[in-house]
Amino acid sequence: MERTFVALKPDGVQRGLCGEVMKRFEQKGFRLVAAKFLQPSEDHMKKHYMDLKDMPFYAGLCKYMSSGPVFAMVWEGQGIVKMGRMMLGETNPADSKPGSIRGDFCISIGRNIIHGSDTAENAKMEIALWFKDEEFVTYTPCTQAQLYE
Ligand code: IDP
Ligand code: MG
Repeated sequence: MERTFVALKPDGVQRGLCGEVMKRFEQKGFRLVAAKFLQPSEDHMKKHYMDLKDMPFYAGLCKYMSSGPVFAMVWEGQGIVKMGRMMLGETNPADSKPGSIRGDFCISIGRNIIHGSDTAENAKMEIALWFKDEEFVTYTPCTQAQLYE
């Protein structure tokens, strides 16, 4: 089973979209394994977006991400990293198809409401940055046999 890190950014939380995003991951059949609501520090966001440190928007992005509430989650399921990114849409909401989260709920690239890991390797790093081992809940979902062959 694969895991991915998904987080509603401050704009997504303020716009009341946590439930909508959770609904979409739940109804797809993915399983929530960890979640927390927090205001991350700028330092934490600088680590999270380290690969973008040379981009002109890096400082503003990290400042913005630490300016308000973030709803951080870890979801699990077969092929979830790739599918999660498809569910999110493109980085620029203007290129995101209707039906995707960014395609349905936002307009500008700097306010694209949600983060999702782009590779399985980055997902592992991001999950380790945001969650401790004891913050994961282990359980057998009753839908398992209906979702997987
Ligand atoms: P992703 O979130 O789709 O993985 P990345 O390229 O990793 O996209 O960029 C991280 C975040 O940085 C984006 O979600 C967006 O909030 C912000 N960002 C990316 N490109 C721009 C830009 O050109 N201007 C402003 N913000 C940007
Ligand atoms: Mg990215």
